[in-house]
Amino acid sequence: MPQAAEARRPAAKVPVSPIDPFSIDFFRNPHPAHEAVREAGPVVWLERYGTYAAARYAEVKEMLGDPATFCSSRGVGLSDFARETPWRPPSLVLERDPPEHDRARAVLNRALSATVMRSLRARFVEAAEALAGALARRDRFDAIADCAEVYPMMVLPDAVGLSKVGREHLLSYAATVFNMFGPDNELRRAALTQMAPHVEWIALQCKRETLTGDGIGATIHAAADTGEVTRREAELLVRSILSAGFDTTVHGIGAAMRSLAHNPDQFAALRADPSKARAAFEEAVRLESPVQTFFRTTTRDVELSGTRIPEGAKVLMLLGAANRDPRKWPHADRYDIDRSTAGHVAFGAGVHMCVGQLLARLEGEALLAAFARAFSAIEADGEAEPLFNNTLRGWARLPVKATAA
Ligand code: OVP
Repeated sequence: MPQAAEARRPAAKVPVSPIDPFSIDFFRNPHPAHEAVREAGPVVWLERYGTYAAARYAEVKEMLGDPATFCSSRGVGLSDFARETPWRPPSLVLERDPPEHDRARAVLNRALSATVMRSLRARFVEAAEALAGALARRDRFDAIADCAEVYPMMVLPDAVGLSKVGREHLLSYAATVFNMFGPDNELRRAALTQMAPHVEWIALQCKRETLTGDGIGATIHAAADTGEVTRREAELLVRSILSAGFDTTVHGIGAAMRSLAHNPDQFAALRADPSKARAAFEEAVRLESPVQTFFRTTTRDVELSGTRIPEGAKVLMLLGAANRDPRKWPHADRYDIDRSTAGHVAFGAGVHMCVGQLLARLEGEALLAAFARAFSAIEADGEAEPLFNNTLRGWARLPVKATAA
């Protein structure tokens, strides 16, 4: 567990912030707190946790670009792996630094390459059209339970080569993983209490014998046949896909549904030109940043925009705040599918930048293009319920009213 806040003190002159970016009040509406941290300074001290935080675009980008100083191998949650035992064997990519990181990353790069995406595309488009068509026969639906959670489950488990039984564990396991990056709060304790059956099912799915012979999982295991990685390493790389590939795209799609439902002019622009589907998805990912935060740990004393940070400090990157930093983004809070989203950090940046980004974009593009053709209008139908998770931002419920085209 993190040491008490008073056990660690900030460098002199660092603005101190009282915010708790892992609290229910914060999750309900993070934007005012994001703004407060951005405006307090380039680096702030979070007294609640005894860590530093960066909320501006420039500093977040600098941290992502310097993995030798801001390392991942001590964990990208609040827990410091140099002081506490990780709750599961560390990820071979997310929780590793170059050069060790790179060998494992190369295997995932190939398993999730543009060539692989081309082979998946027709099936993903067909599934998106089937789902949009089915939803168009209803006038009201929940854009989370009936859409954002459904579509990735229609396409990705088969693409990875998972068994048909037990797939309901995927979203529960992912929610657990993302809660475990947080502090020792209610959400993390609940995750610990209920994780066992999900962890067990996931471990079985990572085995070569469980996976089909023709999916993304099999491609990863093929790298163990050539000796590029060990069998155990291949299993852990499959685990990365099962950890990071499902809930993230659920909430990316949820963000797009939310953004379109609240911005009818933008849905009209998408309908007028469905080739904007990829841009519409990317802009929703920037605006809502489904993965809100990751920590880094300093490997040396370092100065970040004038703030001295000692070796061994945890520094929180508020990706969602950086993606709405007015220093970088004109009318940052506006959903504008025609803007340039280049450089947003919702997928990270640098050596760790999301290895599944092409898969996420393929899903988002296919689904939004299908929606653009199936519906003439989509609007919010009552209050959305926010999701409470230590790392993920999204909605637990998002009722919409939709008009079939
Ligand atoms: C968003 C991510 C998230 C959770 C787990 C892993 C990666 C992993 O590599 O296991 S990136």
